[in-house]
Amino acid sequence: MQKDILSKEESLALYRKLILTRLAEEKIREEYFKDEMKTPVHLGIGGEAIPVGVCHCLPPRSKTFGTYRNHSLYLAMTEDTDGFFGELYGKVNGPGKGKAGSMHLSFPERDFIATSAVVGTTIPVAVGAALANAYRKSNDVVTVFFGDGAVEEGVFWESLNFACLKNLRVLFVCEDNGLAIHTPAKERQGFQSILETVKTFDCYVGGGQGHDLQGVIQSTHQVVKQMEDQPKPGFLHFTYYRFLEHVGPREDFDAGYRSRPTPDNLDGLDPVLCFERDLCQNGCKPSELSAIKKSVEEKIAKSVLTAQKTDFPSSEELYTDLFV
Ligand SMILES: Cc1ncc(C[n+]2csc(CCOP(=O)(O)OP(=O)(O)O)c2C)c(N)n1
Ligand SMILES: [Mg+2]
Repeated sequence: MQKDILSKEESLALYRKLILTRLAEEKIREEYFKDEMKTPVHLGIGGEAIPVGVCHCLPPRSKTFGTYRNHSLYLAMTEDTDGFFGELYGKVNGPGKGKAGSMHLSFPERDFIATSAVVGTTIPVAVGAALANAYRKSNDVVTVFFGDGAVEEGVFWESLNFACLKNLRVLFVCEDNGLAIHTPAKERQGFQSILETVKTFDCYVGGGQGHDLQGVIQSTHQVVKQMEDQPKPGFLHFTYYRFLEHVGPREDFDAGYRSRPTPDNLDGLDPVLCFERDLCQNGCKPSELSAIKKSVEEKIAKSVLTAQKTDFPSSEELYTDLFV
């Protein structure tokens, strides 16, 4: 697929999702210090184009799994700001009835199956779902998002190995910000390149710079097409810049392990600035983009108000939805 193949309508719908995830997280940053959201938050500012772009290319009925850094993925899959803020505020209108919090968002009815705070845990579960599809002779694709830190776990390599051996339609998406909390990849990884190492497995590979939404779409589209034509796993590796601290709403450039990006390189790191520039170059008017932004801001503000007014789950709810 060529970059310019997106219609104007599609481009604006993608912009709406991209800006929805950015503004939802900016809203969390504004509200968080009131201490009404009793959940840790791992914000994904800088990485939004990866889930937005990948989900755009997934065939219908693709079951999806993720990690604790899952806000953009949840919103890209569902656009459900009411449920999203409900869950963050611990209220009954959240998809987990307020019991899941930010790190365990899911919405199985919309194929967003599970996310987890435990690094790497959803990877083998996604492979199991893809194996179930193979048994059922279904061509559906299962997708799992994870960070670069998960690649250092044995379970990642075992899952990749098994999926390749069995030709499963599972799409692995590595969201690589080069960090596991504060530790850079070169202090953690005993191999030179994630992508080059994965290329030695029998799967389709792709990837690139995760701030470039059109590039993410192009690469994902190619890999998904190959998976549809001939069943095998796909592996996508996208780099991105994590703008904020590992967990929480603040910047952390004073922590000493990295420096603030300069205004000159900001444009090459920020997926929203990058896509806005692409859209304007392709004939969209700034006024069209601001109208979308305004309607998204209103939607988010309404959802936050609703969440604040909604009830907490009752104490009896502590004993429901449990697997024992
Ligand atoms: C199995 C496991 N080991 C350790 C941790 C502690 N821990 C939480 S986040 C994190 C870093 C993970 O980095 P990465 O996978 O790159 O994701 P990112 O936070 O960069 O999105 C670690 C080691 C954990 N949650 N689970
Ligand atoms: Mg990381």
